Formats: sequence, structure tokens, C-alpha cells
Amino acid sequence: MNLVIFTCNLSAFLVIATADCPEKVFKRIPLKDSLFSNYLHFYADVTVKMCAEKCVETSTCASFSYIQTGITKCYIFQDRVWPGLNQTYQQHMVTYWLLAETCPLGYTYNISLNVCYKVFTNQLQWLDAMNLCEEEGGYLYLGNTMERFQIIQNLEASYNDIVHIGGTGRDTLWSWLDGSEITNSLWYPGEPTNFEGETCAGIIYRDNIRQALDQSCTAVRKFVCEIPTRFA
Ligand SMILES: [Ca+2]
Repeated sequence: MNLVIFTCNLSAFLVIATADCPEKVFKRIPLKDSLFSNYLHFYADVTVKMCAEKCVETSTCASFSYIQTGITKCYIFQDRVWPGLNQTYQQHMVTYWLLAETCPLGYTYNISLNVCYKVFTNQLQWLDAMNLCEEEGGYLYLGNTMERFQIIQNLEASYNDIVHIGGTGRDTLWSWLDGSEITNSLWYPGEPTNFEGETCAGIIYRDNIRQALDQSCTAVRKFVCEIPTRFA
């Protein structure tokens, strides 16, 4: 088996090429250090390449997590794992997803941002929306740059209410699902209000602008999913 680390400007990519199966591409997903309990297999004292190889060998594997400190640990998963609301965190844990070839049907590809995204018109609670995005192969949309936020700004008028996106927190500890801070410039004036139970992020449309707000996780809203692919 021929293993190659792909060292272009996207150093987060790990490419596994084999003689008898198509090239597999893994991408290090920008999620917080998370420790997941629902793994298919566990391996100790292996390299990250060996861990990726174990995933390729496991037909149902969609992602793996890896810790390089101390005795290396490799966890193989059936799902593309993501940090849930009550996830355990372990510093230095990194997660790679086996990437899809293209944007799924119904998703829009934004070439300048390299992102596949879809706005959903059905309304769900935040966690149900996140689970649906996960079933699609991704997660709730990360608005973690001004450029990414612009996609939200350009939503049709039919989304002129609150929309779920991929951020959680409370008090002053608010972050996108990749762990990056929700910066002050993205909050709607006066938000986050940190009212009781408002621990999920959304986008509100008011006064001709869309900005972030904290809101109840149990409110049913439209939502936006994004899917990482081997080119996005
Ligand atoms: Ca609020």
C-alpha cells in the first residue's frame, strides 16, 4: 500500500493512495479537541498515516480521531464525528474526515470560499438541525469569517427570521463549532443577551442586516448546513 502525505498549501490534507482502490482524501476538520465514545475500533501506538490506513481498511469508516502526545491513540468512527453540546474535550485530539467527492445534490458551491452549503426551509430545534447536517455529511454552517458571514447576509427575504447556525456558548464563552471565537463585530447590537437557556447561536434579520444572536436551542428554526468535500 502506497501512502503519501499531501504537502501542498493545504497541509491539513492526508491522501491515501492504493493500487486496487481509488485515492482517499482525509481532511483535518477544524473542530475543537473532542473525545468521542462511539468509536468502531481503537488502536494504540500507531502513526497518523497508519490510523488513516485503518479507516480505509474499515469499509464503514467515515472519520478518525488521533492524539499524538504520549502513546499515540487512534479512534475509528462510522460517522463523521463532531463535538456535541455535551462532548468531552481532550487537548491535542485532532479529527480527520474521509471527504466526499463533490457537493451533495441540492447544495450550492461558493468557489471563492470553497464551501458547499444549503439553506433548509423546514424548521427544527438546533440539535435536530445539527444532527440532520451530520447525516448529510457535515455540520451547521460556520460563520467564522466576514466572507463566510456574507453568504448569510445574502439569503433570500424568505429567511427574514432567525436561522440556526453552527455556534454555541454562554456568557462570554461563545464559539463556532471549530472553536474560534464569535467576534464582537458579528453580534447583533445588544447580543448575546445570555438569557436563561439561550446557548445556541442563530442569525437574526432586523433593520436590513443579519447578525448573530444567542437564542434558545429548543426554538424551531430554519437552518444552514455546510459539507466539507475534497475540494472544499
Ligand atoms: Ca439573545
